[in-house]
Amino acid sequence: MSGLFPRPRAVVAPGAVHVPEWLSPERQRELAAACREWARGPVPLRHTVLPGGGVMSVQTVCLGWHWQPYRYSLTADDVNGARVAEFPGWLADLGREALMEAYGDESPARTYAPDTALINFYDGAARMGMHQDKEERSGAPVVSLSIGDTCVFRFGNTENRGKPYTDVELASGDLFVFGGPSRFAFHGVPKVYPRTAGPATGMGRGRINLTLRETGLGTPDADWRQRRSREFPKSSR
Ligand code: MD3
Ligand code: FE
Repeated sequence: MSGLFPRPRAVVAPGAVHVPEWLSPERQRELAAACREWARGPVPLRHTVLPGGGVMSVQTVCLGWHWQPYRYSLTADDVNGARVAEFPGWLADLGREALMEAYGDESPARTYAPDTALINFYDGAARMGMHQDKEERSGAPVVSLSIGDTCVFRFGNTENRGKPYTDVELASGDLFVFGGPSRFAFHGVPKVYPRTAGPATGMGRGRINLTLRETGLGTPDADWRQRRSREFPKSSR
């Protein structure tokens, strides 16, 4: 919700830029609606099962590549084996626009080619523990977009899960870009404030976080089509 006090944009650490209320209410509603569709499948929104047998309290759905701890794959072998939905071109455009906004410079944005999105859904009880994102084979920035309820986002250091860290509130429409030395910092979401989203956000309840990333794994569709055409020549299709 656009509060009484405007929150200024902030460089939280080198390469880590927070731009409050970057997405217009209309764009938030469009993105929330798109996420609702992606949550239906081909790989449904679900609680990721961790290698130790635990389940994440956050629910996730992926585009482009399927993420599971601690790797990416084309098919969701830990869910239903389906190929994840493709990463749309308009989302890559939005990622480049976000980089332009955060860094005020065309050059990082021009070459930015995100090929995967992780969409996380938080109900009032969901949390995300402190972790690093290291499955990508690319040092390109991560673009984070928040829609719905406000949360506390904890931005840490690159050494360990503990202090020093900075707590930042992420509200609906906020953009956060993590590049440069911030790309491999520990981070987490210790708290979501239930029912803090305004009606204009298109969220009944809960919080969505959409992250755009470059996996550095190549073009999934090129590989997929190539393999398919080798296994099933055109004449037999
Ligand atoms: C800093 N998501 O998906 S968003 C994640 O709100 C994740 O769902 C949280 O951590 C969420 O991996 C935090 C901010 C964020 C996302 C990815 C990052 C910060 C990051 C990757 C590298 C460094
Ligand atoms: Fe993360």
